[in-house]
Amino acid sequence: MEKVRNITIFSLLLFVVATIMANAQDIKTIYTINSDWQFHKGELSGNEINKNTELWDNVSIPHTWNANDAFDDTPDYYRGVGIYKKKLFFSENDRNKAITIHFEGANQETEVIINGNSVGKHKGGYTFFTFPISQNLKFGQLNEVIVKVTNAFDESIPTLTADFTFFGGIYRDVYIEKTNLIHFTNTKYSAEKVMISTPKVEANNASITFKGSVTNETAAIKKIEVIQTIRNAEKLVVQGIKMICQIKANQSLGFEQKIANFKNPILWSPDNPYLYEVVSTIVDSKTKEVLDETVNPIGFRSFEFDAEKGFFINGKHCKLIGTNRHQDFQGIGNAVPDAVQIEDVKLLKEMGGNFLRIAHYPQDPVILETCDRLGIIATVEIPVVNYISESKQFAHTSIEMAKEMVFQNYNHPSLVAWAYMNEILLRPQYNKEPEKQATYFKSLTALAKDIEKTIRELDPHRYTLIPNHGNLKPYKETELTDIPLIVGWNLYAGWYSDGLKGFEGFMDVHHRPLHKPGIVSEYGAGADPRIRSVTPERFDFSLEYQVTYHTHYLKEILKRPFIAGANVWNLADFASETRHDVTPFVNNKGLITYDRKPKDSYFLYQAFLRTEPFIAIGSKLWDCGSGFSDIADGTIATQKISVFTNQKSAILYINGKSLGEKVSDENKTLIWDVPFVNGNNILEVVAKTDTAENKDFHRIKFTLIDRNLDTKSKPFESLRLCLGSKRYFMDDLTKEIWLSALEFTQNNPGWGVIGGKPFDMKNTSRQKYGTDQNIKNTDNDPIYQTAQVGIEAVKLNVPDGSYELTLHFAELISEEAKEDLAYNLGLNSVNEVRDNSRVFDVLVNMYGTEKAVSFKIKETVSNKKGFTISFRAIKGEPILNAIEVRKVF
Ligand code: GCB
Ligand code: CA
Repeated sequence: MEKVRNITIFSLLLFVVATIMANAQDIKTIYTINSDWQFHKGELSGNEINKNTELWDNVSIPHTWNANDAFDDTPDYYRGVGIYKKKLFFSENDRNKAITIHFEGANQETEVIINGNSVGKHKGGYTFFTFPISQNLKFGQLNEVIVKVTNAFDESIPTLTADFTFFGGIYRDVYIEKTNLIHFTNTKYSAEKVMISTPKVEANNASITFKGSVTNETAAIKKIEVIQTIRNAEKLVVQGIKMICQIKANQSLGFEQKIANFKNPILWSPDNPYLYEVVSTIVDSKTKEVLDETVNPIGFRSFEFDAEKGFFINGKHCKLIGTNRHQDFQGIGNAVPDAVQIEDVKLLKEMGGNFLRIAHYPQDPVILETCDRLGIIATVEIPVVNYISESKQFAHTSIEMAKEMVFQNYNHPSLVAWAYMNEILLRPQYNKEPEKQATYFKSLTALAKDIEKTIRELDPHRYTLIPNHGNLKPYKETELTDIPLIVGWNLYAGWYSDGLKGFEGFMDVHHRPLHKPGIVSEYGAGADPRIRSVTPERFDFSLEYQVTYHTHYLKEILKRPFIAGANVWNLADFASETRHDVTPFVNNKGLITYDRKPKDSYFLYQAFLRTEPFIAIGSKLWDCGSGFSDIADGTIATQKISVFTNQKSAILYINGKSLGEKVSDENKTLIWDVPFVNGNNILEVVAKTDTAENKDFHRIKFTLIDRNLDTKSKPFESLRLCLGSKRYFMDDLTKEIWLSALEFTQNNPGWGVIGGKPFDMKNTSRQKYGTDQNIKNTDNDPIYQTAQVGIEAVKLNVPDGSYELTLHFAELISEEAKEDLAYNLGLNSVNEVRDNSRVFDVLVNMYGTEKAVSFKIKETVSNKKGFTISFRAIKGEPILNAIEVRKVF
């Protein structure tokens, strides 16, 4: 019995293997050649390329050469040439094949050289490209492939500038494809092999159009059949269509096939992303041999954007809420494996999102594949961002990119709009030269019209979109609000400017005069996972302010039907080399962190958008906590904990003790005052409804600090304080928490700061305290980004003992002083900076600015005197950014 079963399984296996082999040999083979490349950063002479010297590193693809230098304190990152090489074997059997090399993306200009001959060049960092290589191969032996890539600035290639890092390299999969000599045509734009559209979709009837071309590379005329077979999700054939034609030797022949009546299609929608598949085959008429085959998803849906009522899919209203997405990931730049990318779309789906703006450039093919599968409505765009260059070449590259984008992504049912020109008038060129500016605007309008026309001709079935920044006038004047079918707004009121209400104010005033469907293509606020605040405010980068911001926006968006959709900026944190802020080189407006952990705002969206019961305790990124004891009782520190839920009410427990029931309101956030004790605190929240009960847990290891530092009930261990700050900061590495220092007062007699005031950027448009500049020589920038200026002393009434006391300094410069400094920095800049330095006490004489400097001092405290660290000004006002004290024994 056992034996028979084994044999059955075995023969079944054999059968499967045999079919794969048969497919592989008879129809076509596609495989990646990602492994085992050699790489050299920089130019090389022909001689050096050929020599196998120490000039080369072993790498595998996906690869970027900027994974490290885009995150160091030295401005800029390598933007130049990188050379890849590899040996590839092709057998004698491959002689009778049509062979191509296919790149999913290399940033940003690429040339491929095989056995010494250039087989093709490609401009642009985000679209696919394919080169036929059969003519350049040697069979039965090894072939040398050299790929030269450069990410150097090129005025003829979008993107020129943007708020993201242009990581260089072959950062997406590379494939070899071998087909028979009769095959679906490889077009210049690396288009889908068969372009499929569904011009009509109704509840019980749909039409389908298939367009493509067949190439005959043989020396004989051939009679073939082009067959389109539609299979349902169960892989059963439901309908098909066939045409017979003759192709002359060495020619290509276009085809267009139509199914006018596809009966009772199961419709595709975000709630039910039902996919059929189209198997397109080329069959030899005589022998019935399948010569080529390509498979595509097909989803039947109709959709419409209405200026007043929003978005409709299959006639049903559907509010589109989701995010934007960049393609990079912590530690690896844009060289991200497919699995991570797929996970991003899943995270969006799990958030309850149904909308993805693939910004600011086309991404890996797995993104749209996953959108199709999960039911995420998507838009995709070409990377024309911030401004254009007026050259013919730039316009040409932009149009070519638009064509590539449409041809390469045409078959995805999830895709509803093509976009271009992000915030193109944010920093208009030639502000002081009106004539030049007028010409520039003309070129801009002309280019927009050309791109629009190109896209609409290629795809009359989808919408077009231009995302603008929050200023109607210039966009109206340059017709950029008239040209596309949908207008997008990127709005940051309450982040880059004061006042959250500015958002709805803008939308309410602006949508009517346009008579156009509108979406909020971006809105967002920064949040560093290491920063929390009990007094959240704009530009403090706290997790809490991000929640405040999104609660406001989301509610206003949901209220307004004319806002068809909205995309949070951004799904995840992403690299932007020129950024400073609290996490230099990273834009931290993600709802999830750079390594894809949910911030509180992500839970907020889940509470608002998910339909099944949902509850989550906030501040999950903080599995440790710290705080000062309540004044009355040295054993408890009361702090707020938020719970995000779509349930009516819930009870929060700490270490098994109920903190009472809270009833949910329109913010879908419940907040309890939680009495934390030193050590482990187990939080449990339980929501009860008629139908469902759900729970969440979170464990916080809390370090309680008694306000009285010298007490028996809680022996003093250590204390970390940031001055001039209202934030809590968690050191990722040590899990130590930095609290904001208080003033030394009668109410706070154990310790505190005497004299001075918080450092202020004097830049009213941004943060109210501290600086957003990069602090060099540290990853813990927030510790140094705030300071007390003019400080007289810090008092720490710690018990007698032996201590390590660390003082942290960084010279911060206000916006005003910066201008001075920049102005002053002449030939003798070193002296100038010295002149700007402060001198106080014995402590420090700082050279340079925005650099972290720390001193660790060993000290003994005796006679119950505690520490008094005094600052005596010698030149300028003394400052202190942070202080740390640890009892040794
Ligand atoms: C924008 C841009 C985007 C930026 C974002 C920001 O409007 O379109 O590229 O990253 O703002 O965070 O400032
Ligand atoms: Ca890929």
